Amino acid sequence: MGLIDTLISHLSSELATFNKLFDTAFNANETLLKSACMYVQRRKGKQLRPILVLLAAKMCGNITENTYRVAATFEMLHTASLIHDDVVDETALRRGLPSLNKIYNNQTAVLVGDYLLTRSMYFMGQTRNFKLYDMLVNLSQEIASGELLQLQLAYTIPTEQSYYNIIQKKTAILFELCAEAGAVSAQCNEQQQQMLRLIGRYMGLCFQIKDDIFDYTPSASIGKPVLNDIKEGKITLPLIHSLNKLPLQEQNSILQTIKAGNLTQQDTNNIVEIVNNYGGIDYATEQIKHFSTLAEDIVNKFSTTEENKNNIIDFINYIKDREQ
Ligand code: GRG
Repeated sequence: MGLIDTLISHLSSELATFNKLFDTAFNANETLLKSACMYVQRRKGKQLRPILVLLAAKMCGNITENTYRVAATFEMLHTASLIHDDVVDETALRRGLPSLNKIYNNQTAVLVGDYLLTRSMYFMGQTRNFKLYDMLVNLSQEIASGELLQLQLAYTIPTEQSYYNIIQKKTAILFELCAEAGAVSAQCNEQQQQMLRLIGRYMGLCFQIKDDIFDYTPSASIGKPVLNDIKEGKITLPLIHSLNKLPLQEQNSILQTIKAGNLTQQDTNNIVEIVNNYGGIDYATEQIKHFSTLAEDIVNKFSTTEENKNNIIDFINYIKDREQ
């Protein structure tokens, strides 16, 4: 059994309560909305964010009704953002099935994403807690602005700082707020909330860097790197690091190739070779190690049970070492 399966089994009763609440959000009357909601509901993801909310709440208090509402809010916001992302990126597959935009069309997918986003707001409203509600508002702004920043910097070689700015906004902030809001929902004190917030941030950075590494790693199904990011003009940490080692002229020539689109097999082989030869994957992996160590150091300073600490550390290790 992998780390995440062990964690899921430790939290099985809490996750069952969460899913009962989460599933209520997919109820709908209109035929089109109902069928689209059923389609989304059928293929749940790994539910990492609700797991983090529950683990954070346990670190310093007890899981409350608001903990489940917070978990449902963030998992639903995440679900809606993936639906919108698939439209933006014209993605055909999500969670192993055709994406909503492929099954229906872009208009339907955008509107179903909007609908689920309001369902997420509903859950947070039910907490009757303004601090939590403000966190949701701030989160939505950050994610959308992060996606726009990514679009703005597409087909450029971002600085590492810009790269971190993008991934903080589009991915890490959600982990950060899951951990902080989980703590707020369990009435943890201010210091504990801030410690959990930072743990969540470092986890989120690790999660996205790992995701960016996957793009350069041979996939089990097709046996070679998928390189979706480059095809969309997104230059991420493994390539940023490697390109920075090349003379400016060579950097520009590679950028021109990516900009021209329709990458040939030769082009992609060349880019993968640059990433491998200049240590892009190793460097990105070191950064994951760096952030996961920062997260673990904070966990170790937490005054809570050994079991709670071990669960959070298992979660960090899962994110660091995950293979999908
Ligand atoms: C709806 C607030 C809002 C904004 C829309 C399009 C967009 C703006 C945001 C997309 C942000 C995004 C897709 C970030 C990538 C994060 C990422 C790699 C998610 C995959 O998470 P997993 O692997 O997914 O946990 P599962 O399927 O397991 O849930």
